[in-house]
Amino acid sequence: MTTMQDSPTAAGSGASASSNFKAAALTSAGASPERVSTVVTAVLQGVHAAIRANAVTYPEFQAAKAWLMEVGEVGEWPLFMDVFVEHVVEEVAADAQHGTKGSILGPYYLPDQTRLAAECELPHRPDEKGEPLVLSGQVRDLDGTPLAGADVEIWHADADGYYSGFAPHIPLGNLRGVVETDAEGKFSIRTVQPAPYQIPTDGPTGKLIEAAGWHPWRPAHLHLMVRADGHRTVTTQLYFAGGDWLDSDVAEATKPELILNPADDGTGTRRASYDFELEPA
Ligand code: MBD
Ligand code: FE
Repeated sequence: MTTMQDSPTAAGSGASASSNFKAAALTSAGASPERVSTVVTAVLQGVHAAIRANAVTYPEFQAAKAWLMEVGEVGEWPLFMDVFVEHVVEEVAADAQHGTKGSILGPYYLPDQTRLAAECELPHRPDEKGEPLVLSGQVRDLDGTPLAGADVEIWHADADGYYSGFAPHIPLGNLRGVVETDAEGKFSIRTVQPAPYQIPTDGPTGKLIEAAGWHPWRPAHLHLMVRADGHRTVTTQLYFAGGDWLDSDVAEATKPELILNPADDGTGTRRASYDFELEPA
């Protein structure tokens, strides 16, 4: 049995996500007053329309305020926004993009991870649970030119569905790394199969999901961010054919082009390959 201090909580994961996110993002939008007014007016009109259409009552309005306060107090805004809103921001961005399909960044990215050679194993605990998994592939330009020295950054949950940096029982940097492609643009990354991710049920996001009768699951996934000089960075996720929740991701972030089909190589290791195509910056 784990102690309170050792067990991952909504508050623990949310607080780390909040401080990491704020440092990077607070000043970067640079929106004009006209832009702020246009977008915020549209958001408020959407809320007003929902109140009118559903005859929202005073008790419901006060419950909503209390819930919003709790989301902020426990630091779950990054979690809530990335689960319920980010997929539409990504959809809009994707309209103008070519090459490998993107997907949402999510709340659990951390910068400055271990750099690894093209053929590597992700940092892991000596007793890391989970089926061995190898992801290999090539990074190329849209015209097929291999991109040597590109960065394939990868991070994913462990076999219990928890991310390092957001769960106190996992060492920092676990199952995260930045892999540099070889002279042929190729890489091969050994890791373990991640479990599906469950939104923490003890926080306000989880309580809302329960109150609405929804399910709190994302399908098992790998997060990737692929960078090469002179090219637009691709942020995406890869999923697993046949996995649970693939057709009902709570974050609505799956795409048919992003599903791996790993095969056992006869030694108990499952191998999948995926090639990334990057457009010019
Ligand atoms: C995740 O692991 C994730 O990838 C997203 C997008 C939201 C919540 C948890
Ligand atoms: Fe994730």
